[in-house]
Amino acid sequence: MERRQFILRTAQATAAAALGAPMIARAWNSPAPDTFSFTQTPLPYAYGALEPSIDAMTMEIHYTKHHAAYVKNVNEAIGKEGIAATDAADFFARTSALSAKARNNGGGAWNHNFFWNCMAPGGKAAGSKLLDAINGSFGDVESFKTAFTDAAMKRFGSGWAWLVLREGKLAIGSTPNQDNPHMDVSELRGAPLLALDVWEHAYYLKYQNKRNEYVANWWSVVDWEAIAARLV
Ligand code: MN3
Repeated sequence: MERRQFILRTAQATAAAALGAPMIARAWNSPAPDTFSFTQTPLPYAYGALEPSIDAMTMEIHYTKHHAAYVKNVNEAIGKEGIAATDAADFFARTSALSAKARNNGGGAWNHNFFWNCMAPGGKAAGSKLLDAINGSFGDVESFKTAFTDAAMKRFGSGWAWLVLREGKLAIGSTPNQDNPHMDVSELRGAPLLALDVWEHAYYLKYQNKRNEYVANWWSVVDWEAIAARLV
């Protein structure tokens, strides 16, 4: 251990002791037990459950490698950088002050938890309340799908397409990399209702360069019931 680190840790330990905090030994790169950290929520279906829209191998690699790495890396950043957020909303509200590692992996951790819960085997139907909202904002469901698909297709490189609720209105947009509409730095702001991962890792094994086919087939596994539940 470098002397400077030792002094810092000693000072932290002294401060913790002074506050009566329990002296719990922990890895220096793990978040403190009382600070917010990200968790990887269980996948709500089997890897192959979204076939043929999304193949099992893509789902397994996406969940166990990509998503798991974002969660591990953001928590490492929270520990190393001493980020004391109370929850995910608080974490993203201060994105402008975070490191690139915290921003990118925090977004990756949250976005994928959300994304898995935007899909269900065979899809789930929208209720009348959601249909009314979509018809009111976009004319009809087909026009909504066209606009959302357009956002997904026009996102250059890696990123996400979103449907958000902002000031009581539905809006479609996209974000680069792992940014999301909760982040203070995001051009698209609002409460996420639906997300689509358009990183190549989300579709390349099955669709290669054909992002348009991936998006077209994805609609059949969209969980419209979950979108409706977020529309409160
Ligand atoms: Mn992804």
